[in-house]
Amino acid sequence: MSEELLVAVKAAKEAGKIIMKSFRKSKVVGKKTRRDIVTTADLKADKAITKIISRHFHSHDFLTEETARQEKSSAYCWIIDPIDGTAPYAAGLAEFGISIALAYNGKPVVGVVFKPFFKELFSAEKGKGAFLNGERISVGKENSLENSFIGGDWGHNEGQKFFGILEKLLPLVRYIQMSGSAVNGLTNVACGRMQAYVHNDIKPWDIAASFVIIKEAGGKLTNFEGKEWEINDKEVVASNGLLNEKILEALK
Ligand code: LIP
Repeated sequence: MSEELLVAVKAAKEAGKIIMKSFRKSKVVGKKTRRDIVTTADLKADKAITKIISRHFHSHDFLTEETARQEKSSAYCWIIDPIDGTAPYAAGLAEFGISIALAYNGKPVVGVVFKPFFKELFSAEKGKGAFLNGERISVGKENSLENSFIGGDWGHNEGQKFFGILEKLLPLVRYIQMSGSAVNGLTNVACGRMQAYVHNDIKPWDIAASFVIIKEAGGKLTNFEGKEWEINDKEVVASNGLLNEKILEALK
């Protein structure tokens, strides 16, 4: 395991302790929009993660959901969401996670997602496989939409567009879960619980770590044009690799 992955795991676990200590007690302290809320736990976890990582990699850049980008013109950038799924977390629900990725020249190469309520730590490095609590994982093999349980979410202000996506997919799949946490759906794809996950306004910090985890688990992530997802793509179809084209066809 590389030093970068070891440090990311250490930071994720430390943030998990902070977040669970405040679980069902944390206060909403800020609202960028009605949906885009921030809790005290987000801010404390963000600070703890960046402190641990910058102690080891102080020359790297940082892009986190809760603080301004730290630009040092490094080829390496840590992309961090201290709580992905703040809305469910603030509601006292279980679907949330810490997402920590390291990108090299804009491409995520290390990914860690920790879902502390479920005590599930997902990790992956480019070319070295994907793991859940140290056990190798892979995407599922379901190739029909009608047998598929998929996930999906919309952005803070993109609900209207997402209605159109739901209208096209609902008649074709077994079920769609919208949990309010991208890492919840994306890691469920990586370990084969879900067959796909669709989002129309995803942020880099929501998905960067899960991109590595799903790819290393044998999955596929594309934008709505069918090209491999890239860091600034807001639209994504992540799947077990067998359903991207079928979903994109349905969305036409
Ligand atoms: C959330 C995403 C979710 C999206 C929400 C929000 P946050 O991230 O995980 O998929 O629907 O609008 O962006 O803000 O909880 O880190």
